[in-house]
Amino acid sequence: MDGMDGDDVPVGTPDLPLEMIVYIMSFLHAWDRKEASAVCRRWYLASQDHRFQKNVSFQFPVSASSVAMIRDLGRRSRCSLVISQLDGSSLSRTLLMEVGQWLGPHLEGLSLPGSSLMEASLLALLPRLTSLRRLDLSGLDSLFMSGAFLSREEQRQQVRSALCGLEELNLSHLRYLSDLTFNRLTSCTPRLRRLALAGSHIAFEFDPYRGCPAGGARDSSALLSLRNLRRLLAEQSSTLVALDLSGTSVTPQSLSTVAQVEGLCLQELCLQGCKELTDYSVELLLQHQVGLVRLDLSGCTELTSRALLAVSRALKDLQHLSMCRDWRLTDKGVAELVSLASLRSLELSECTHLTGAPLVKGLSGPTAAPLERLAVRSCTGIRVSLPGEGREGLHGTDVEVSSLAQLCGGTLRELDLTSCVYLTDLSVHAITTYLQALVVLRLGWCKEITDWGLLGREAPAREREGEPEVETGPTFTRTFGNMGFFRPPKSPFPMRPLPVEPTPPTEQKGPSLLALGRLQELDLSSCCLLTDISITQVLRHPELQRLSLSLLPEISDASLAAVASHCPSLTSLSLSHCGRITDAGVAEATLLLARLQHLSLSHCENITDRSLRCLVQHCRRLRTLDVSVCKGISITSVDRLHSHLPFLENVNCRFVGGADLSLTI
Ligand SMILES: *[C@@H]1O[C@H](CO)[C@@H](O)[C@H](O)[C@H]1NC(C)=O
Ligand SMILES: *[C@@H]1O[C@H](CO)[C@@H](O)[C@H](O)[C@H]1NC(C)=O
Ligand SMILES: CC(=O)N[C@H]1CO[C@H](CO)[C@@H](O)[C@@H]1O
Repeated sequence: MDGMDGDDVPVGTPDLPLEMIVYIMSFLHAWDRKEASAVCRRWYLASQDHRFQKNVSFQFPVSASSVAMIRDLGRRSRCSLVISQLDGSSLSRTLLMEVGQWLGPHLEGLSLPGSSLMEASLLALLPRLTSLRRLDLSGLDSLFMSGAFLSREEQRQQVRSALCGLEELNLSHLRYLSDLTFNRLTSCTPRLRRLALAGSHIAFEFDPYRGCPAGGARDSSALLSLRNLRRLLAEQSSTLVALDLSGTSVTPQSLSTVAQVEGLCLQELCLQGCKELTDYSVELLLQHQVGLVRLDLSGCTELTSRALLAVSRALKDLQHLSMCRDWRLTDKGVAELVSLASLRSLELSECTHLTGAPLVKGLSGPTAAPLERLAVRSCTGIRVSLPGEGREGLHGTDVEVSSLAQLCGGTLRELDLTSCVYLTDLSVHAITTYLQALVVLRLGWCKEITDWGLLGREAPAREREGEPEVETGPTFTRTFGNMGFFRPPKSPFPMRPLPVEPTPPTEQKGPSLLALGRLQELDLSSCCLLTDISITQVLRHPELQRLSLSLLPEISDASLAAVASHCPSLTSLSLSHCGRITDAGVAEATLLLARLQHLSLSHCENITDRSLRCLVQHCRRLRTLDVSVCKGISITSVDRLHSHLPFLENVNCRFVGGADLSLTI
C-alpha cells in the first residue's frame, strides 16, 4: 500500500468506471468493503453506492472526534448509530444536535447504551428522526426517573409524527418505567413489531405501593402493571410479533393472560431467566401461541422435559429453541424436538443430564431437517454407553460427536462444544471431515485436544499409549501433501446415506482445521495441550474474525506471527494467560492486524509498555483492551492510550505494574 495517498488510484489498477468498481465491491463482505473504502477516493465513492447502504451500523463513544465523524456519516443514505457514554455534558448535547442535523431523516436505528441522558436532549433529537425503525432506550434510567418524560401533549405530537413508523422499541432494564411514561411513549409508536421489556420492573400480580392487585382502575405513576401491558399488546396486536420479558418476575398466571390477549400472534417470545414459570404455564402458553418460530426458555430452572415435549408437539413451525441452563431437562422429548422439520437452531447448553443419544436418534429420523446451529456447552453428559464404547481408543463422547457431525453434514454453521471435557482428537477429526460449512466453532476447555487433532493426523502409537514424548517433539513435514488421510471411526449407528463426500486423500487440504475454510469465529481457549506445532500450521482462515487462544501456556510468538499473517480479518483476539507471548511478537503482529478492535493480553507477564506503543501506532480501531495483571505495563502508558485511540471504550488495567497486586491480596 506504499506510495498511495488521498485521491490516487491504487498503483497498477486501471482506471475502471465507477459502476465496475461498485460491481466488484458487491462481491465483498461488508467489512472488507469498509476497508476498501479507505484506499482511495474512487473506491470510497463506490462504497457509498446505495445498494451497500442498507444496514450499516456505527458504534462509538462520545468524544470530540466522534462529533466530527457525524458530518461524514451525513453523506450516507441510511445507517444506524450506537453511541455510548452520553451524559448531561455540553459535548453530549452537541453530538446529539449534530446527529439530528446531519443524519436526522437518514437514521434507521438509534441505541444509547451506558448513557445517562436528560429528557431535554433526547426530546430535541427524536422529532428529527423521521425514518427511525429501531429505538433502544434500555438502561436509560435518567430519562424515566422524574416521571415527566413526554408529559406535554405538544412534545408527544412532535415525537409521534416522527416515530409513527417505529418497529422496534427496547425498554429493557429500566427501573422507573411506569404506566404513565410507558403509555405516553407507546402512544407515539402505534405500529410496533418488537417490544423488549427484559429486566424492567413490571408489577405482574400485586402493587406493593397501593396494596392492591396491580392494575387497579387507574394507571400507576410508579409502576408498569400487567393490566397496562396487556392493553398495549391488544392495541398493537395486528403488528406485534416479538416480545421479550426475560428476567422479569412474570408468573404462570400472568404469562397465560398475556398469551390470551385477543388477536396476538407472537412469532418470537423470549422468557430467559423467568424462574417462576412452570411446565403447566408453558403448556398453557402454547395452547394460545402456536405460531412461535423462536422461543427462548433459557434459565427457567423449574422447567422439565414435560415443557420440552409440549414445545415439540405444539410448535410445528419452530425454528429456534433455547433451553440452556434448564438443568432439570433429561433426554425425554429431545428426539421428538430434533425431528421437527422446521428446527434450525437448538441451544441446550448447561443441561447436564442430557446425553447425545436422543440427538443422534432424532437427527437420524425421516423428518429431521439438518440443523444450522447447535450449542451444547458444558453438557458433560454427552457421553452415553453406545455400541461403539469400549472399542479401542474410542470414547463415548467421540462416538456421539462423530455421529452428530455426520448427521448435521454440510449445513451446520455454528457448533458450541465448550467444556464438553471428554471430547478428544477423534471428535475434532469428525468435525473437520464432515462439518466444513462451519462458521463458528467453540472448543474451549476441551482439554484433551492435541496438536494431532487440529492437524488431522493420528497421534503416533507411543503417544497414544501415554508414553511421555521424547524431547524433540513430534516430527512433521511442512506440507500436507503426503499426509495420511484420516478415516473417521466407523459409526456404530444405522445411517442414512451420507451427503458429504470425504475429501480425496490426494488433496492438499486434508481434514485438518484448514478444511474449515469459512470459519469466522474459533475458540480454543484452555485446550492447554496445543502448541506452536499446530497453531502455526492450521490457523489459516482468511475470514476469521474472532479467535481465542487464551490459556495456552505453550504457544509463543511464532503462533502469534502465523495467526497475524494468515488471518487478516481478525477483529477480536484473546491471548490472556499466554505467558510466552512477548513484545516482539506483539510488535510483529500489530503490523498486520489493523482491523483489531478487541484484544486481551491479561496475565501475559512478558508484555510491556512497548506493546502498547505498537497498538497506538498500528491498531487505530481498538475498542477494548485487557492488560490486567501485566506486570510490565505502567499506568501512564495506559492513560496515553486513551488520548491516542479514538474508538477506545474500555481498558481493563487492574493490577498493571504488579505493585498493587501484593497490596490488594
Ligand atoms: C438490519 O440489522 C439489524 C440488526 O443489526 C437486523 O435485526 C435487521 O434484520 C437488519 N435488516 C435488514 C433489512 O437486513
Ligand atoms: C435490548 O437491550 C438490551 C440491553 O441493551 C440488549 O441486551 C437486548 O438484546 C436488546 N433487545 C432487543 C430485542 O434488541
Ligand atoms: C519468552 C520469555 O521471555 N519468557 C519469559 C517470560 O517471563 C518469565 C518471568 O517473568 C521468564 O521466566 C520467561 O523466560
